[in-house]
Amino acid sequence: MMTNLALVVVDVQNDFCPGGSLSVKHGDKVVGHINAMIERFESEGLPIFFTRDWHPADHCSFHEQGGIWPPHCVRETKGAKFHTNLRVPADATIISKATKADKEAYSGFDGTDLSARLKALRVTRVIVGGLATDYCVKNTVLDALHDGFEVMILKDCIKGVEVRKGDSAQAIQEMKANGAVMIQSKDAVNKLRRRVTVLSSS
Ligand code: VGL
Ligand code: ZN
Repeated sequence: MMTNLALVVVDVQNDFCPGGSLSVKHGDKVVGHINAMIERFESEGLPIFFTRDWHPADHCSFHEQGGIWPPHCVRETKGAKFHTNLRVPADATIISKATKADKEAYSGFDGTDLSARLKALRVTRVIVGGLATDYCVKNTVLDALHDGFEVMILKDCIKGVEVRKGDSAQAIQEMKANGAVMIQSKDAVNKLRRRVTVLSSS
């Protein structure tokens, strides 16, 4: 019943957590809840995907190149590593994005094989959590919906950059308006444990 479900964990990397170069307020607070979800997916044998921002040192989004962000998630650096406490199973799939200097890619689907990989596994529904609500989570969710996946967002597993106050709230409205469903991770974990259909009916 659950076999068409996948978990997509977006950019839970050091640079987006407190102490990082593009830190999201309370970004690290999502880790515990996401780990619980990951454990549940592991128990069910369901596929788990981790996206990561994986920039070259001269990425176009960085200030020095005229971009809007401080340097962050430079590939192979500590800032680009997943948060130390994030549970990354050995058999999970890691999707690196925004890997080319001259192209920004907020969505995990942009310039990657994420959609093809999900479809190859016959996934039709994705559960999403991670950072940041107003950039990579938003764009990943909108692309997933556009590609025809049903999307559930873990409310307590997302945090925003909030360049402008209210950006996260607006992002959530936009994702919902496009068909995404919001759920608490605890409820999603319990439903999975009880093998109740998580989407559609919720
Ligand atoms: C992100 C800003 C710049 C994100 C990535 O992961 O949301 N935000 N690069
Ligand atoms: Zn970036």
